[in-house]
Amino acid sequence: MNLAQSVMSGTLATEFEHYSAWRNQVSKRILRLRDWMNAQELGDAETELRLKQLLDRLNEDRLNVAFVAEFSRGKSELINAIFFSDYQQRVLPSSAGRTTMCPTELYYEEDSPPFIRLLPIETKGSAETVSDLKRRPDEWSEFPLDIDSVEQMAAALQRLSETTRVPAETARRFGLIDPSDEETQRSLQRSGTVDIPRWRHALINFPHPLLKQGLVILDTPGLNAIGTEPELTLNLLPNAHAVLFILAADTGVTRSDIDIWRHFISPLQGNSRGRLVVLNKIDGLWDELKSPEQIDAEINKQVKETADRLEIPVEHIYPVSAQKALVAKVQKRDDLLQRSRMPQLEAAMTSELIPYKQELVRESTTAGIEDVVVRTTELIEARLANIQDQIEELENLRGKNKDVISHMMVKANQDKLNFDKGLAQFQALRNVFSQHAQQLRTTLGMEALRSHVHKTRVNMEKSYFTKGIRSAMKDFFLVIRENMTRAANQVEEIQVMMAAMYRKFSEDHGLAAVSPPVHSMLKFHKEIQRLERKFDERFNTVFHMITQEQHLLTARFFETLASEVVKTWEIANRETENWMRALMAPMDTQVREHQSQLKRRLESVKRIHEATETLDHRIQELEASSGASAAQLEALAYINNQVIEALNTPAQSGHAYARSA
Ligand SMILES: Nc1nc2c(ncn2[C@@H]2O[C@H](COP(=O)(O)OP(=O)(O)OP(=O)(O)O)[C@@H](O)[C@H]2O)c(=O)[nH]1
Ligand SMILES: [Mg+2]
Repeated sequence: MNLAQSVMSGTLATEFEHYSAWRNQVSKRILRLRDWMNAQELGDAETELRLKQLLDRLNEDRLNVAFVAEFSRGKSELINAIFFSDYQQRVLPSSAGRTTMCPTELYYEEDSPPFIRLLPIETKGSAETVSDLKRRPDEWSEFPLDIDSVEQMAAALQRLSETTRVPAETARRFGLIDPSDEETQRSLQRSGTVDIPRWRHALINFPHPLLKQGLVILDTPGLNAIGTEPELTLNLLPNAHAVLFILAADTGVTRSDIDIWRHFISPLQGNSRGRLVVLNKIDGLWDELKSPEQIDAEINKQVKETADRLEIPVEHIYPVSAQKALVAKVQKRDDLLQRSRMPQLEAAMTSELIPYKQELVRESTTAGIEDVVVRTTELIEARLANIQDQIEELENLRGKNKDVISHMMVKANQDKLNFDKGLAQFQALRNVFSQHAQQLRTTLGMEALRSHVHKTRVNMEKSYFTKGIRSAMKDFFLVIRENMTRAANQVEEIQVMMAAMYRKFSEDHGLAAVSPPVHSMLKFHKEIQRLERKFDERFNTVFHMITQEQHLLTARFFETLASEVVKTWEIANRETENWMRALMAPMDTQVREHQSQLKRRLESVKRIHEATETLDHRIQELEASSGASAAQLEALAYINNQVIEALNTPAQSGHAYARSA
């Protein structure tokens, strides 16, 4: 391969390779992003799907180049010259008259061996589109391609030109009758039948290096064949990244060329990007009798006329000779190749096509990645904010709890101190109370009473005179009254003391303000007074001198009185004993209750203290995951930067291709 050839076939191929390498690099980095997100468990189903779509799109990324023209302008020849010269002969059939009968897609998918797949024209009778039918291989006729045998391949590809003769009605039904076509008219008049393409669409799977990298070439038939196929106008042409519109220098710009231009090419894009106009067959102007300058002038003149007709700048028109370029490449004739001006067209294709395509892929991939990254960043940021909130909340709680707990600790300890002090006071008071109680019991003691009764009885027995008996009895009641008064005073004292104690306890330890039970000796006092009055009445009416009999009676009378006094005394004792118990019982209960409350308080303080320890642990955990989230954000930003860096790396080696008319 000489230099010119390597430049010629090299530009597009090399740039395409660069572009593919760029895509691979972008893919790799996106894969890294996806793997990282999976490892971090950050991707939800939607993000996952989004990344998969991005990767699929990158992997399946195709570069569609369509060749559109009226029949016989040299589309197929141009494809052969640009892409298939290495096969040393025509791959696609190219001949005078209508050759390519159906839209033909050339691409490569490695899971199938090379083939040509043809969709019968009869499928036009059904409502299904070519896109629908592409998913149903059984509708297609498939023929293998032996890429090692040029003959076999050429023979197989000849099928692209096949026609079939059908009644006018059938052709009409398929929308394949062009009444303005003279040949059609003649044929119809002759036999009522007409030749129509045998195939509706062709798919060629071909292991060409550029096709392997995702290039898809679309060859089309002339106007009468493309006019009725919506697949072209609605799908294939709008999706092409570059459209080459081919005119021929020998025919000039005809009415049907203009029709195709206006209907299929002009509407495709607002700008001229990705759209090249080729003026083919300039070799027809290579008049041996003219100088190269004259020939160039002639070519330039035609280019200008073409530009005027199509209303585009002259720089957008590439005059070439596809046929001579093919010959030059096959025969490795650099001078002829330069004359064919094909290198300029290929350079233009390369510089138009690849950066444009890359820009499209870059834009959509960048947008898709940005979506995913923004989404994920927001997710992590929300998580982080949530964690921060939690930490703050717990910190606050911890701050509060610290205060609360130290306060509770201080208070609990203080309470315990107070209570211990109170308990000591309580015990002291209890002792004092016991002493008082003991004194009261002594005062009210039955033993003392009984000995008093006994002493009185003895004194009475010793007295044989009324006066002596009387004074003995008087003494008896005097002592009883005195004792009763003393007991009443002692009760009163205890009462006062206990009331003070109750008050103090309720103040110091928050005990319920219970009033101490009240006790009074008054009724016993009155009972004793009643008994004394009974005695007085008896002795006032009785005799001064006591007889034996009288003595006996008096003794009995005393016994009765004394037993009643003892009875009263017993009741007073019992009731006072009960009262004293009732006095202490609530105090004991409250102290016990207070003690268990203190215990509970201390336990709860301890529990809260433990909770504080858990709190610390939880905050530590949260801080760790906050750190992890922050690290995730950093990692995501880094990985995203890598993707962006890959996306923004220029794919092409940066030649500035001169466009020349
Ligand atoms: N002199 C000359 N003839 C060419 C050139 N390119 C193509 N031809 C001839 O023009 C005729 C038509 O070429 P094709 O490649 O079949 O044209 P096409 O546009 O594919 O035509 P259809 O497939 O019928 O739509 C063939 O005989 C080619 O040899 C060229 O650059 N110079
Ligand atoms: Mg053709």
